[in-house]
Amino acid sequence: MPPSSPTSEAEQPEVLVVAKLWPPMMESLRGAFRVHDRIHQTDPTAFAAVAPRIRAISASGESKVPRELIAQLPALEIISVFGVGYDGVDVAAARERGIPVTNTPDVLNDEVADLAIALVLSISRRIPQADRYVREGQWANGPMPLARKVSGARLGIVGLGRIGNAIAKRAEAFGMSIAYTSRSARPESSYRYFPSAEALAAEVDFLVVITPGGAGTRKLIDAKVLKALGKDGYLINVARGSVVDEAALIEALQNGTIAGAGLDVFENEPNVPAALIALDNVVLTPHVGSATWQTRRAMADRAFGNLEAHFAGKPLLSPVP
Ligand code: 8YV
Repeated sequence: MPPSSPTSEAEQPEVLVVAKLWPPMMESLRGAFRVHDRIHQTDPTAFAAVAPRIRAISASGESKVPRELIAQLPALEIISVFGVGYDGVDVAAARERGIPVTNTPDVLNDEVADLAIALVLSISRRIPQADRYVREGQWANGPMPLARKVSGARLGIVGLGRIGNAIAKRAEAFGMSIAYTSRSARPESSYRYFPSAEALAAEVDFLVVITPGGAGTRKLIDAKVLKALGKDGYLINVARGSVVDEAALIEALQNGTIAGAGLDVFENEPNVPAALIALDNVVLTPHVGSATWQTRRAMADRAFGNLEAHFAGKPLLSPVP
């Protein structure tokens, strides 16, 4: 193609990728844009040279896009997040410059809800421990200690949004009674509302955290909430590590203040405290709530679709509110 072709590389919008993205997503990006993969972290000189031309940021749900980075990109037009959570993006700083932020809502509701239920079952029925029991040849010495029944138990949901509702729907099939807390009561919901996480925790057997991260929910699940959950209660976190006071959680698990925890997210990923790893009353997964081929494909299509729509002058598929 001649260099003046509208699709020539020199005319493709330049995109800064700020996270290690799923390879098929990178492939889509590379097909349409000039991609600079994390050079702001790896090569400051090269970054300084291209920064004035960067028109889009492609981020993941865990990415940090602070005000300082946005300020270094005078031509920035859009921030597309590959994930539903965008707590790492300084949305206020973007908004001041009229830069839209997009995310990938809905397409991962089922997946994250499935994992939440999987963690409820795993920790109460001790599935990973049972697997180890068989592999280590302990069965021959006698049966495993008894587990805890899930069907009919009381489930509390912290954050009754799209994913929270998908979790509730699944829990209904287990005959669980469902209650929730969120910033305000949802009049359209038939589930019982509690005004605080502490009040909710006191009334349930499983407390599932699925509220957005960020300043407003930092350490919402603290020592007081864990105490209210009590020695027979389990905490499940499929939201953000920042929502739980991890030090308080470790103490509660060590002291038997709560019965156990199923955790997919952590305060300082991918670093999981050794104290958590040492515990037997936890099930730990490496932030895999949305991590299936089907859902990651749908997320990539949405995240890429938002960029495509923007540069085609079409309405964005899913701008954040
Ligand atoms: C992903 C997530 O782990 O959607 C989110 O907010 O945290 C997850 O779906 C992530 O965005 C992919 O790296």
